[in-house]
Amino acid sequence: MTTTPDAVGLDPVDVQAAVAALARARSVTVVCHVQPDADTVGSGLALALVLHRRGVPVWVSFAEPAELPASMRTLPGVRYLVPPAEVPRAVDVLVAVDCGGVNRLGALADRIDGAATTLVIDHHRSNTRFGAINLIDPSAESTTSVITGLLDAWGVPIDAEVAHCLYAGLVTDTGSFRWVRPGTHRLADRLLATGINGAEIARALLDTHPFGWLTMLSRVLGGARLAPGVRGVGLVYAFVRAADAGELDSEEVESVIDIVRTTAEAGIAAVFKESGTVPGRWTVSLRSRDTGPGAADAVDVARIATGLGGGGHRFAAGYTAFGSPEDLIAGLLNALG
Ligand SMILES: [Mn+2]
Repeated sequence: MTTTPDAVGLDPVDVQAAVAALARARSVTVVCHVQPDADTVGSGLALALVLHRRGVPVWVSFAEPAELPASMRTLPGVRYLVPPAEVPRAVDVLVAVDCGGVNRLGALADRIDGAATTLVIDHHRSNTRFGAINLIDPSAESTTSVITGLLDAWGVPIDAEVAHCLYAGLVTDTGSFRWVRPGTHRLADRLLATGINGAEIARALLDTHPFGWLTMLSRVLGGARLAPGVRGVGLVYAFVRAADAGELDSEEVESVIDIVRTTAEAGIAAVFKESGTVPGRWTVSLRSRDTGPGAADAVDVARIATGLGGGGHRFAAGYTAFGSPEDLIAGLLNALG
């Protein structure tokens, strides 16, 4: 058996440092990443529930957008979420969850200076280790998996409320248990045994969309393009213009890549999403085929995204770019060589 760079697990020294920092903390801010997903929010709320029970004042926040996506509003612990303006300037410990780099904190990155200690908890391989303590496991399915390991080391029991938050990150970051490893289902089993309703959590997070999602999809997917020769595997891409997204939540737009990436004729998928507030600014989702013939030499999209100022995982990454749709596709094709 060969050792892959991904199979590193958690460093026990980092785990002990993280436990010590949280155990002695007298106040904690947890920062989730911008355009939050259920993994970052689930991680933040799980930590908030645990810290609050210990009598530690805790604030959870994310810089943008202004509102929590609708699918996550039933997560336990949402009462600990505060708008960025209410995040204190100074705390004992600032924890960044599921943030591969300081840029993922958005406007809340300025709170790092006021924290006595910064703890980074993440599973992105491209993590820049911007904390004083870095608890990074690139082999973990989700940041909530890393949090589970942290709570175990800390001796904190996982009850149904905490398990609900942890499961939220696990079920979404594994794509409903498609991207799994040995131990993934064991962790799911352990969380489900607390009495949480896995079907209900998955339905709320993954299988519920407003009607406008259907009409947005019809416009966006109708404009999808296939570039068969790119990198010898083919590229499929689509643009979500601000007008296509309309008033839809960002999570509805984020779901487009999961449809585009199913294209059989392409090993790489890209979705360009125009900002609703900054004209000409686009966030770009990249995916690389991780199974089937040729997967061993699949394109490392984390490398492509990092070269374009972003980051991510080998098979799922992203970056931000400016310009017209023509500029954007030219820039990506150039990076793909
Ligand atoms: Mn994650």
